[in-house]
Amino acid sequence: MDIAKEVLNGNKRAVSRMITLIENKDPVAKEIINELYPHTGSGKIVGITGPPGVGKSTLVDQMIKEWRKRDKKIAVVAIDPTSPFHGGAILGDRIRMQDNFLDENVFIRSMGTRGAYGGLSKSTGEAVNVFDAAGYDIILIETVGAGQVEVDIAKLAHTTTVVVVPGLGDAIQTMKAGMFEIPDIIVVNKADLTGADDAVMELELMLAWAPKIEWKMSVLKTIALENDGIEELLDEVERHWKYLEETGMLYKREETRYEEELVDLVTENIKESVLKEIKSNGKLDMIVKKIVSRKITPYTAADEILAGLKPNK
Ligand SMILES: Nc1nc2c(ncn2[C@@H]2O[C@H](COP(=O)(O)OP(=O)(O)O)[C@@H](O)[C@H]2O)c(=O)[nH]1
Ligand SMILES: [Mg+2]
Repeated sequence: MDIAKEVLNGNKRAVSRMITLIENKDPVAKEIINELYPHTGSGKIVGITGPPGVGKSTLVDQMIKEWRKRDKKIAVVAIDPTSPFHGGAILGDRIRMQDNFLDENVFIRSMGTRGAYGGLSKSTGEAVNVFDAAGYDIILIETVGAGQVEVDIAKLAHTTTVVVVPGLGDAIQTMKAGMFEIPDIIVVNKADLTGADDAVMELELMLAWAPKIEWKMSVLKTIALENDGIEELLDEVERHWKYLEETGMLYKREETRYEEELVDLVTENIKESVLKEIKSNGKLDMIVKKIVSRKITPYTAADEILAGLKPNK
């Protein structure tokens, strides 16, 4: 199968195989991504993040259904460090997901991978591009919000939704700790529980102190279990896209994303080639011995290694 061609045709099996190649870090993936890249750039990336158990998966499930009604093709990447690799645990265990799984225009995949530095892995960005090239209008990424992952998802996504629940001091603490950069939309889910209005009010008060930006962030209430507030949430996400397009911020977001990805790639390439060089000829061993016997300091050794590198080509 010509995977690149089939992905461009929207063939689900090809998309699935491509994601597996990416997860396995198969060198072929890189070549295919090169072929796909010119065909990306039209999909909208939506991050859904927040603490475990707030109802992100339930919400995603409803958002898929609602966007299907609006005739959108949707891909979902669920990233959960606590879930097994092909973790049905995140999405698949719930019967109602079945409809979405069977829908030709919905693709759901969980990826258990996390980046080397505790953030999102590079594979996520690559998977997003595959879905984009395959013609998915919307690419939803569900992540458990935790430090670096949240920051990374905000850099990758066009629109980031942070989900909280009533009475969860944590979320409010997070916002207080200056995490205003992350959400474009805040959702208070489980609004059927007491304290939902208080949570909305508190968050809105806090937003009043947020650094002034053009986009006026909203705090929405949803009851994901009852499909309540989902249409309003989608309207808000779409309003955000319109804002991004009209203000040129869409371009800015992409710049942020690709600057990040490029720096990661270059860092990774340098690391690999340096290690290859110093490991292959026994140089590393020799230098370590010199350091241990105090003939050279670690800093000097590192400088010398870098200075001695031959540029590629
Ligand atoms: N009461 C209530 N429970 C909800 C709501 N949405 C989700 N839940 C429940 O919260 C639990 C965690 O949901 P899940 O979607 O797996 O959360 P996630 O860990 O954030 O993905 C499940 O038992 C859901 O049925 C809601 O709006 N109200
Ligand atoms: Mg979940």
